[in-house]
Amino acid sequence: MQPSADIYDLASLTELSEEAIGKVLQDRYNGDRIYTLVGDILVFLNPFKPVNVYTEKEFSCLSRPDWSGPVAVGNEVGSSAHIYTVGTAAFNLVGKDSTILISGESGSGKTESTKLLLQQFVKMASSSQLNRTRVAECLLAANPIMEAFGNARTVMNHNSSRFAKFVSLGLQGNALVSSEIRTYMLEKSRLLSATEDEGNFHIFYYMCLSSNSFFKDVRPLGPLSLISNAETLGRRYTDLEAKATEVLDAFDKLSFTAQQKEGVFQILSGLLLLADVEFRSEEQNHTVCPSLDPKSETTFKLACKLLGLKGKDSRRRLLKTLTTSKLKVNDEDIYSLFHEEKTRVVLNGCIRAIYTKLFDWIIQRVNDILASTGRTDPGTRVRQIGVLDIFGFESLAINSFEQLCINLANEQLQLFFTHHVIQLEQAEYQSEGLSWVEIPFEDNQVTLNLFLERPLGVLSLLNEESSLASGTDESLYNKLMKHLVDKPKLQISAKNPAVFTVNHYAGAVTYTIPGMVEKNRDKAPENTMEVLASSKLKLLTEMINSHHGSKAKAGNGKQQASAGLQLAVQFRSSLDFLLAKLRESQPFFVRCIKPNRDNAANSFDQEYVRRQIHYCGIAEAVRVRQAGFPVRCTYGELHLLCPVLSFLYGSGRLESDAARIRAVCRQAELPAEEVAMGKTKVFMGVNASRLLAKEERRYCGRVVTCQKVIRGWLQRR
Ligand code: AD9
Ligand code: MG
Repeated sequence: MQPSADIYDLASLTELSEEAIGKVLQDRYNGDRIYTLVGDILVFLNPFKPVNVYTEKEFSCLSRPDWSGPVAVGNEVGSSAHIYTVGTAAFNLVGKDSTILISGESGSGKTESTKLLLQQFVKMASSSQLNRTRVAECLLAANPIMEAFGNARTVMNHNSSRFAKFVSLGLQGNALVSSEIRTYMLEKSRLLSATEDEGNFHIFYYMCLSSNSFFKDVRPLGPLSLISNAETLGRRYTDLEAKATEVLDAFDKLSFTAQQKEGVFQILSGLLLLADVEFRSEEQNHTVCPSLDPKSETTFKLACKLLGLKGKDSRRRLLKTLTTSKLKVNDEDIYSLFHEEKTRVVLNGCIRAIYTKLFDWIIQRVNDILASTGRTDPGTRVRQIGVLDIFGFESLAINSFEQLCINLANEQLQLFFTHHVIQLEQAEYQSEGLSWVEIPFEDNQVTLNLFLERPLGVLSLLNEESSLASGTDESLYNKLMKHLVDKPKLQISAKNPAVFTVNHYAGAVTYTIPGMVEKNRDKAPENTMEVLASSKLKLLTEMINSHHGSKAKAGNGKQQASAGLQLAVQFRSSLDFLLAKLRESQPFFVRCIKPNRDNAANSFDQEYVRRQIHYCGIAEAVRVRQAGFPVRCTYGELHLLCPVLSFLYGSGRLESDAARIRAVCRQAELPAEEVAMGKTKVFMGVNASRLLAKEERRYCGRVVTCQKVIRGWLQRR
């Protein structure tokens, strides 16, 4: 019997339980075999230690420009259980765009897999060109910047992506001619919620703890509340100096000017200081109102200076927007004073808005550079490869609006996976006229409907409440109770108005309602932003004005414009964009699995892995693939795959393609139950495809020997 560690394709398993699959994965994990296939789906087990499988040897062996993936090589499938194989199949796909969808729990290895793929693409593209293209250089340089500004330490992962990204590459032939990065849903709430366990975005620690002279010159002096955990967390950054320098180098590689680079860090310093400004309540004309705490005067002054608000007057204007609200009534400005608490809310909103604008501006700038360096030949079609790296499913002690969006995105992609792997598989057999037994599978459409139905889904109700001036968390709860209480997959109780629980495909998550409506409103304090837009710092005004520009495009009426700002609305349209992309391209799936909760090497938690096998749909995929035929190709393609056999046994004498292929299969003595002839395609089991490839090689060898004999004979003559 084959040792289970040698089972590289789970589709060849005889026992199909999740336990049996888990056992094989564990045996493979123990032997550092971190990649396993389920047909053409790749399963990755995060080793949490360096494993020597990304060397030049693996690259050159698995990144062949003439290779279309595991199906075509048949006999070499064993060694092709590798991320490079997926990359190669996507890179070499002709006639269609391809998208690689990487999913899995937080810390399971999605971002690292994305990096490996991008490096592979760049290398594959550059090996076909004399010079490495500028697009490739910029694309690789963008990564450290994105990670510094968008990743953070969390309890799940020390380098957790707090945003989702879709990186697309344009290829003409094998040349990399363009690239674009789209980012979604940066978790801006993290800026003001860093704790001992959960860090702020890496860039703040790089900037404030690095001994690099550039940072020493730009950073404010501590202690700083945004990174109050710097002392403990800082120690856990083992590679801080290298990372900090890498970010600065990356800005240079991407041709950011010195002024832009300084501007970026000047804004960050300004934000760090702004977060430390304290207010106090004082009585003026019998009203308690907030004013700047005298202890914070210097901090405020410096923060304003860094943000380009020079002079007393600008400072006073900014302070006014932080402590009062302005309403226009009959063309007249009416001011009313905030409570101290509200002042903090406005200030925090402003910090979050500026950081998000800064992040978006950097990504936009990178895209501008990528666009300006790309060179496309107008006469040739540009093939796109997309890689999607989204934040993993999250179930934390407290789950808020951010987790709701993250989990909904994962839920949607799960449906796409199930749909693609299972339903399409079944549909294809049917349309090809093969007899097929229905395989029951779990469909999460009901959960998605719970969120996405209009007008009475969770998202629509949340948007409705956020767009009403009177909308509150309490009114949201009441609406959820009224309209969704009986819905499947949702538990909401009259006893506890603070939470509701959703049974996601990956487990039940309890969401906290307080804070949701406001977070979804995501209102950048208009008046404060208006003052900041008059900054003398060109970069800041550029960022803020682009914000106003995009807002103007969001809708026509007042209602629409405010709805356009809601995070859930933006999130939904991003999700629709991604799904449209996925549907129009050939998807490739990489399922990442985390072997233990502690991010430890050499530790395999069976139950934890079994749960992931379940919710990743791996067991179902194994069942479908095994019950079916993992290898398939059109009759024409099969001729190409085994040209010698085809020529010797299938040509000329026989009329139809199917008859020719039947003759070839007979000749190769393929087991009858492993081959099925559809209307347009041949379907094969893994064994049959291997036998066919072996037979082809044997005949190929004979042909080569014949050629040598003939050549020798001709030379002797
Ligand atoms: V999250 O949803 O963004 O929180 P990811 O992206 O799934 O998460 P990430 O790629 O960041 O996880 O990987 C987490 C850690 O696993 C890395 O920092 C590495 O320490 C470890 N890892 C990931 N892939 C590999 C690998 N191929 N080899 C060795 C790896 N270690
Ligand atoms: Mg990640």
